[in-house]
Amino acid sequence: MTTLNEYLDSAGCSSELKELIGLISMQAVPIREAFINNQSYSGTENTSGDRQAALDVWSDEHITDALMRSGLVSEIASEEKPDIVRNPKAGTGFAVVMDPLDGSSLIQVNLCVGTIVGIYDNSNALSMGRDLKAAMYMLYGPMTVLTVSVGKGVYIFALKSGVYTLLDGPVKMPEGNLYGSGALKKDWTEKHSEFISAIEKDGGKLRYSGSFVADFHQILKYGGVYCYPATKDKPEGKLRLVYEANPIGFIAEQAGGLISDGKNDLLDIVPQKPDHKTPIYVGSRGIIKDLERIMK
Ligand code: AFP
Repeated sequence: MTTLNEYLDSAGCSSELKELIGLISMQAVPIREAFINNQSYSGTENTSGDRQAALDVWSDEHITDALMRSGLVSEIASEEKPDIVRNPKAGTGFAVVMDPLDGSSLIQVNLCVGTIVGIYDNSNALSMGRDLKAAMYMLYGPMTVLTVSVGKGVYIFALKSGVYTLLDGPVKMPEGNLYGSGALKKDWTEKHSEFISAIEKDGGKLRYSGSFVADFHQILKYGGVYCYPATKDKPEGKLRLVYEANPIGFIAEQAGGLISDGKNDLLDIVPQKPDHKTPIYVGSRGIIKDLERIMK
């Protein structure tokens, strides 16, 4: 059975990148243990105005602390913090972007949530997604699973007895029929409604949990599309380019899929600020191409 370390060696990762991916992936262990004592809301909001769950705050502080102590990272941009954290003493040029706990409204109902991370090697957390050196997410489901790409395909590992071993890969996203869309239907734009109707007519099957990372994982394996569209009142949508769209988009593209705001490939957009929001459509290549035709 190939371990995560063996895979990263075979993919030609530098020892620093391997150490960083290893360090981040192992934070799944304490985060999973922290679920039981962090079931409530913290009473605070992040910069996007989302209510922060206690586990959002705990995971953010925990991962930030581990990254700062490692001395491997010069910039950390987290969905849960208003400002980028900088470590001028870091010996490498890594910048980390993260959503420490995505899908946090599902914590109290014990549904699947995860940690999304992107890694740049240019010391700049506000870079476009295409410049990512690596992207990964840990999913806290029945198993703890790590999905990772270092720009050489997508691989999925499962955590057992403290070691990640290969479960699947290289993963190729098929042209499947799952779809899920966020935002209230009454607020959808005409074009978005047209796109969803076309999918439904083609036999699309609805799957939407409220956890982007978990919903995307299904799309990665079975194919289809996850969307959080622009709405009549919020043309910029809800999800964040830096922490959510870019790492997931990088993985989608590495698996043969695409990510778009309806018109442009999101991986080509330079973030204007840490909490830059964007409409998101991510999934199978053919469906995203159809979407862009409808949105034109
Ligand atoms: P956070 O839990 O990190 O705030 O993210 C939640 C989220 O951005 C994404 O994971 C979901 O797909 C989406 O919001 C759910 O939003 P709705 O509750 O509006 O469907």
